This record gives sequence, C-alpha cells and structure tokens, in this order.
Amino acid sequence: MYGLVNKAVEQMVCMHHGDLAWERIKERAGVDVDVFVSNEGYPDDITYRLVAAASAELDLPAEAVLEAFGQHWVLHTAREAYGGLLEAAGRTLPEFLGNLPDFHSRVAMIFPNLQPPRFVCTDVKPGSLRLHYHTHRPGLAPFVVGLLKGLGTMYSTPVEVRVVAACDQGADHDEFDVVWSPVPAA
Ligand code: 1DX
Repeated sequence: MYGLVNKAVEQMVCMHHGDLAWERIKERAGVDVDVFVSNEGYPDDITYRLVAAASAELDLPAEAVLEAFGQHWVLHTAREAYGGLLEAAGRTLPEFLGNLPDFHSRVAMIFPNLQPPRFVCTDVKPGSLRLHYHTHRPGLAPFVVGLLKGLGTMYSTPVEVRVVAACDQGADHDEFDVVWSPVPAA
C-alpha cells in the first residue's frame, strides 16, 4: 500500500501514545523504516505487522486498533492528504457512501498503483443501507467499521454498524448494515 497508510498509523499512534511507543512498535514489528514516503509503495505485510505490533504493545485487540485507525483515516488522514475532495464527495452520509465507487476511481486516476477496495450500497432506505465491501486484503472489516463511524462524525450523523456477513465466516464478501437517524427534509 502507499506509504500514506503507514504514515497514518504512525500519526495515530504518536498522537495518542507518543513517539516512544511508535519506536517500540516498529521495533517489535521488525520494521526498519525511518520515514515512510506517502506516494511510494510498501508491501501490505508491513502494515499488517505494524497493526499486530501496536495491538501487542498497547494491549488492545487488533480489531480495536483497526477500528480506531478507520476513524483516524477519515477524520485526519484523508482530510489532510485530500482536502476538499472528501467533502465534495457528498453532502450527507448516504450520498457519500453512494459516491464511493466514483470517488475511488477518481483517486485511482491520480495514484495509478492504488488497489482500492470496492464498495456497493444496496437496500437504501431513509435511515439505513447495506454496504458491501469487496477487497483483496483480508481481515480489514473492523477498519471499515471505523471508517463508517468516522464518516458519521464527519457528517454529524452518528451511525450504528452491524456486521451481517463476514469473509472469515465463509461469506463471499463483508456486508454491513449501517443505521442512522434520518433528518427530515427542510
Ligand atoms: F470509506 O484495501 C473513505 O495503496 C472510505 O480493503 C474508504 O492500494 C475514504 F500517498 C494519497 C496517496 C499518496 C491519497 F499520496 C492514497 F499517494 C486514497 C486518499 C484513498 C484517500 C486504499 C489507501 C488503497 C491505499 C484499504 C484501506 C483497505 C478507503 C485504506 C481507505 C479515500 C485507502 O479512502 C482495503 C493502496 C490516497 C488516498 C482515499 C487506500 C491503497 C476509503 C477512503 N483505503 C495515496
């Protein structure tokens, strides 16, 4: 994945636990990289090892680290690396989720080596939808739960997320029910 992802993990850890914790995590992960370069590619394995080491070092389940990282990605990383494009992708949470496919193809035009996940919305109702998450990267469902919660914060639309199908339970892809309180149209 692009170095931006590892940089984002670093920023999240340093923000909450300090630089020393980050150095210990890199050491434990066996990652000997001083500075991650945002627009350079790194093996996915590095990111997975950093998450596993953070989980051990901070005594948190890996799922909790991934979920926190999903929120951090939306509320800090994508915003900073991306400025207006994120906000431009939708005025409401459901609009944003519906635009994710377009959004990712736009980002992929700028960053040709991006291997973005594919999101599809079905069962769209006034206060809920089902989000389908297709990716070749295993184990990242908790990251998507965090993304959705972060988007809920960004749009001042708190969400509840329920995993209704999971790859690690044998499903073809992960599926989430996303539920919020619809605001009546003005
Ligand atoms: F809901 O693959 C909202 O490298 C969402 O399953 C979900 O393959 C927003 F460094 C700059 C750069 C660069 C900007 F400068 C990437 F080059 C990309 C910014 C996407 C914003 C996907 C990152 C693939 C790298 C993937 C987990 C999990 C997707 C991370 C979140 C918008 C982003 O992101 C999986 C790669 C960007 C950039 C966004 C992603 C790769 C997402 C979202 N993905 C690089």
